[in-house]
Amino acid sequence: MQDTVIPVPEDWARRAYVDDAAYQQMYRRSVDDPEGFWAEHGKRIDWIRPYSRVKNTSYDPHDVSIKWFEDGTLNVAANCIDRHLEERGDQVAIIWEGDDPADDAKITYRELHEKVCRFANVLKKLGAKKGDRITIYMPMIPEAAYAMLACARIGAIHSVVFGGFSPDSLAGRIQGCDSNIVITADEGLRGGRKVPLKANTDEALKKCPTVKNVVVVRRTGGDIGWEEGRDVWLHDEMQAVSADCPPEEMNAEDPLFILYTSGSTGQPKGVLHTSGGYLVYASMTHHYVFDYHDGDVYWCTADVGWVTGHSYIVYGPLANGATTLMFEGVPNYPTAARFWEVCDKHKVNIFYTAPTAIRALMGAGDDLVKKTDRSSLRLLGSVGEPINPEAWMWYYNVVGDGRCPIVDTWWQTETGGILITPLPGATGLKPGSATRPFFGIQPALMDGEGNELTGAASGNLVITDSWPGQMRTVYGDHERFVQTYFSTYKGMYFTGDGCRRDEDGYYWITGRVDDVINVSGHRMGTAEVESSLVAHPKVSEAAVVGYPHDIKGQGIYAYVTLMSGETPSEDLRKELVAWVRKDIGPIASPDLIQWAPGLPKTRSGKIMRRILRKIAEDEFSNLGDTSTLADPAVVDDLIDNRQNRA
Ligand code: 6R9
Repeated sequence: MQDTVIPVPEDWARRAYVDDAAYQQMYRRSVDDPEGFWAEHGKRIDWIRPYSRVKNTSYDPHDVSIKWFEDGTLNVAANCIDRHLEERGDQVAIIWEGDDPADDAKITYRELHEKVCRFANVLKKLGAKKGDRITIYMPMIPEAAYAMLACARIGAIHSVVFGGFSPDSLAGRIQGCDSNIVITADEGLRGGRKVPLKANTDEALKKCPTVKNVVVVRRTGGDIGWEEGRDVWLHDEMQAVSADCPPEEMNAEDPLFILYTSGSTGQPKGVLHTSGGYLVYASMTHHYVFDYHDGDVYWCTADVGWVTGHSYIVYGPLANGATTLMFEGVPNYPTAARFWEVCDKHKVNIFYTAPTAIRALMGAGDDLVKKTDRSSLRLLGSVGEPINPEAWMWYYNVVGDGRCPIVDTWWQTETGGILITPLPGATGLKPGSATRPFFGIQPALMDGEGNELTGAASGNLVITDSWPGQMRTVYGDHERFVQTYFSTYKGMYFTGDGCRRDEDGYYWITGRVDDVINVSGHRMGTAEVESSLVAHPKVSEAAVVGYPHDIKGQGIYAYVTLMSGETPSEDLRKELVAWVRKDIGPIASPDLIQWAPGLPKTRSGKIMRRILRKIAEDEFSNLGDTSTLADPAVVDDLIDNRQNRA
């Protein structure tokens, strides 16, 4: 299957913005003359003061500094809204599809303008100003997008926290960037179940004394706690302010948002993105990768709590004047036909989702897909984790009826936008491969000794030069930024991913090479789950690794050593799962817990994760070098009691 090449359909080559010849020519120029290339493409957005400097970047570990369009000024919200008003004020900007199929709404660019201006004035009235950090903890409702754009309009930096995170995780992220305003809703609604967002916020705020105001959106009307003087209803405040709010003039390098993401060690890090380069890159990739044309209905199923929601539900599409669909619910509610029913209902042309959803829906059977029409679909996309060729073929043949190219887009929170991807009019597809680099992106493969590999090879994926959408720093910790991304390979951005390049120069991402695991397309640091487990009074030690999981891609496998005197039991297992769930959030729940009387360690006391990974992957016949183990008997016990036997 890996040799299958699905050629570009003729009509696609003809009507797309770029065919293969154009791709080759544009790509060449983008790497031979980045200054010239980006000077030209930077103009795709509106600048208040045009830039004269284009690229000023250094990957030197002693002085990592990334600046694009640095003397230009702009406002991101004005680019996403105001500049479209004249031509497309009455065009739908956001189609909202509620959790309940009977619930939906359409918001035009003109309406979006009014909502965002009022929202921005509400924030101003609460004292928010340029540079302030505002935390957004919201369900997938249009107000989440209004909130982000309102921040951008006044120059405040937003930090969106996924609504599935626990009060503790929320508190950590609020403290991490010193927010003094939190925007949330009374409750969220997902798959018919309520998510207690305001209650979680109240709980989190016990640990966040600096928060002065909570702006609450009424979504369900459910009963919630209220702190007079601190909490305000958005709908009340919106009526009390003017619908006029001139956009703040921002420098290209002023921060736009912080987004916390898991790393291989310790606390999640605040990935910082700035204004000009980010918007140029998000809008340009959205335009070319999805070949977005006027009038297309585009749907990305991500949550705004993740980077995909930032770049490809909100900023990229709106900067392009697109119609972007925002979905509140889940793929299998009321039934596993929901995605395809929504495609029919709103005549979706471009559909972008994650492999974990594709695998789960594939498991629900073809009939649920086949009973829908889907003839509006023209292009499919995938993001978040490697897509296995079997799921790819199902997506292509069953969902797309063999008509729609699939863009398998590889990128990261850190990259701001898509880096490796097919372009539908230019790139022959290979199921499971993210194929070729986008304009301006120079990938390379490195071995463990720091040598660059040429030709067909497998190694660690690095990017050798900057692109406008790249993160600028870890908020408040530039040293961690340098350490994490620029110290492994000198002068290169290290992605943390392993990758193979084939004889056609196509890239195949193989997954993380660090202690980050990818659970249903969500990044989880094994260290975060471990520190949650060891915080439980009965746990003495824990080691967490990933293992192959049919639906989630990777599942969470935890080896747990109990305090002496404690006995393993099914009740305790459930208690630990619930503990982590409550501590971090449902996405961090361990799938398997193995009671480990001891963990394999080196004589210097380092846990040998490589061995734990092998056992979890059920590949214990090939454990590699075990000669440095302090106590080899530990490993035999772990193998005998492994939890993942086929
Ligand atoms: C956009 C996003 C980033 C990590 C990344 C990689 C994995 C994302 C992928 C993919 C294979 C793809 N990943 N897209 N792996 N093929 N098309 O997901 O950002 O949440 O930061 O995760 O996800 O391992 O390093 P983020």
